[in-house]
Amino acid sequence: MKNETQNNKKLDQLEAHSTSNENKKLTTNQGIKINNNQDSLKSGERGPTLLEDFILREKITHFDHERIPERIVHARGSGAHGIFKLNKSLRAYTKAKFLSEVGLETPVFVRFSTVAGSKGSTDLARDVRGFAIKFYTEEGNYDLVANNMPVFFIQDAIKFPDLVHAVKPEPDNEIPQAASAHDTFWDFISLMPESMHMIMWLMSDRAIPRSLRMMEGFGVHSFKFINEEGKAHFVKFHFKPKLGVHSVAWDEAQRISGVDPDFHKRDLWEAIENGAYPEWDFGVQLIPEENEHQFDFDLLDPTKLVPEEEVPVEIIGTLTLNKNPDNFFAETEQVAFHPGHLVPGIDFSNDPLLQGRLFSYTDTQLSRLGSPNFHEIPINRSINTVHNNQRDGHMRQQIAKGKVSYEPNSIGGGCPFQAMMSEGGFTSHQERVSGEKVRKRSQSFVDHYSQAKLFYNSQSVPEQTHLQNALVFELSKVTIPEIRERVVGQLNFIDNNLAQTVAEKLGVTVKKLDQPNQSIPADANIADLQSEEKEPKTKISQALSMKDTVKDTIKSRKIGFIISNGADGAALTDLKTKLENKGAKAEIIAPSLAPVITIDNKPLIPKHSLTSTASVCFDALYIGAGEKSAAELMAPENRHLTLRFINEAYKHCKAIYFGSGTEELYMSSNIAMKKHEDPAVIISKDGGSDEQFITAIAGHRVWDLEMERNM
Ligand code: HDD
Repeated sequence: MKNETQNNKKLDQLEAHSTSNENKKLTTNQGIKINNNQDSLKSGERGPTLLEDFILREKITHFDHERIPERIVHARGSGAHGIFKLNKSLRAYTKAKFLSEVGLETPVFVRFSTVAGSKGSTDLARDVRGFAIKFYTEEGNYDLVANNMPVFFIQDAIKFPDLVHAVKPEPDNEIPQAASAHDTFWDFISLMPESMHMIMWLMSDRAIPRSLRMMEGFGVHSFKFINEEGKAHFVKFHFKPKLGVHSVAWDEAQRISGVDPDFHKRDLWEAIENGAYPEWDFGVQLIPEENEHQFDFDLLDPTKLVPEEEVPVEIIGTLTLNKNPDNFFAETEQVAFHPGHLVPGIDFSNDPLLQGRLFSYTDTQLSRLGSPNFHEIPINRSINTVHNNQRDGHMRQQIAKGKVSYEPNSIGGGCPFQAMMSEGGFTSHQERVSGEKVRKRSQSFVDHYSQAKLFYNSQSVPEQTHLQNALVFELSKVTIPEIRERVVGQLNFIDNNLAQTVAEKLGVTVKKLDQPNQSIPADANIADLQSEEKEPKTKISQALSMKDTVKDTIKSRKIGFIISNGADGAALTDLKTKLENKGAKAEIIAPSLAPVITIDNKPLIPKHSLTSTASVCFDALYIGAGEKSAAELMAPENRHLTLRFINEAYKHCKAIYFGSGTEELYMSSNIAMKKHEDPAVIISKDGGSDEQFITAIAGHRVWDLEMERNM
């Protein structure tokens, strides 16, 4: 085990459940050594197989039952172990120990996911990403079941099955997979004005991250911190990636889905294997309970965020992922999260979406994992020992000794005892609650557009363009014109220009919507779903744009070196060393996988051939120096493939570096037509340097030049 994973009590606990086959004989599940795993037991060499072949029967039976139901949402996931280290105590706000003792390291397991697609779908679908964290604290498991977007589609959990049914493949033909671009999703959205803020996020580039390591995480709901004195603060949770928040282009996302559907999974796995451990700052927004009503929205409304300009995010610790799972099924698939897994010092708010979630997650594990004993699966076990009178059920692992499985008891000496609060016993926050029993939404939830406006207005011009294009793409797949018109009508409440731009490309007109939800009976006793037109208090929030994200590191970026025989090996090695010293990875791409012989006669082994990969798998390209190499890359059999790499990387706004002697390649590419300054096209002959290339890679993409690059 690597150093970074030492002193991790959860990994030690998992180790006790791990097995290795090294130097072992093959056995049945009953431990009987197997002599022949090639042939079943037959009556004569060519005869029928015998029922008594217990080895065959056991093997086939187990195989027949290997699959469990995939998650109804968030089916496709990638997991990793890590550590949360507290750098600043929150003792004044919460009695949770893992948030109080500075320097304390808490083991975690994180599972990232897409939402709509099946387990076998693609990573680069336009979608929300799940960001679920299980903190194995000394006081028991705390789960923060978060997303990479700070708001949600709906305000009340009763709408969740409708939302999920609408976005999942349509029930008659099971089309489309892992995509929201279809009739039922947009039909639902067009009738749900409360979704519009989330739709802005979903149509933004946040929905197509460059890497799981380059996305933010948000707890979404307002939760509560409770301190030793019983005082409550509302809290919003944030994870900010140290590498910055970066995305890919939509055209690129679609191509990645074909070239490498496991792009995010692989990226996370490789980064951890290479020691480039993903890290996030963990931060909180704290709001004293008495300030609950100081905002121009309701803190309990999950379609609203608290602008960082109004309540700054305080960074209190670091989340680091430093170990890949040993077994995908045992860990990433069987891990069971639940927003209701709390430790003392953290409590729920009355957010009606959160309240419904508290029922759903345990319930779903029962059908997914098959038993109320899912907490005994190694990945789900608390590192604090479990003692209670719950017994039996399918697949029970623990052997509870003694006669007593009830409380109170005298036979067992009264054990296990209830814990006093001073001993860490959980008590719910004593909140005063009273009210009539009503099926009703609060009037304070009836503002559906002001934060959608805030988000849209906070985007840079390229980000707004991407968002418009995403809407056009999605709605172009909608076959029912009335649905498109209704969505455009909703957009018009956010920004007239946005609505007009989208409408024009869809060939519809912007119409004013009066009552967007026709299906609600007049006496339904709910607040009018049509929002009043309201301007947000905060007009622009810099934190909502990715424009000014971290752009000073190339750590873990992947650079493709396109070369052929005759490449300048010295220049190549020099650049490779510079890149790798800064934490990037350089991989050689050549016409074939045969060794490339450099100008000084040294063999280099390519990792990829021009046909086995594509530019979309790299953050930047270096077209290796050397006239002979360039000439080979321009040979008829390679020319089209080489130029495709260059032109695509250019189109996707990436950094491209032309080594000396590659002028003809440059002139044959689309870049030769550029008529503008472009800091991310570096040409050695014109004085371009390795350092310029490194700066351009750190900048991620020249989104500002996208229009020029695509002219
Ligand atoms: Fe959920 C899974 C996040 C609303 C019901 N949800 C799930 C996962 C994440 C979220 C990250 C995957 C966990 C994993 O990796 O195993 N869900 C959210 C967020 C929400 C949200 C951030 C809103 C703020 N979810 C939500 C509602 C309901 C559910 C309102 C139901 C009323 N979610 C589920 C579920 C899942 C789930 C059906 C599927 C698999 C699972 O729970 O374990 O119960």
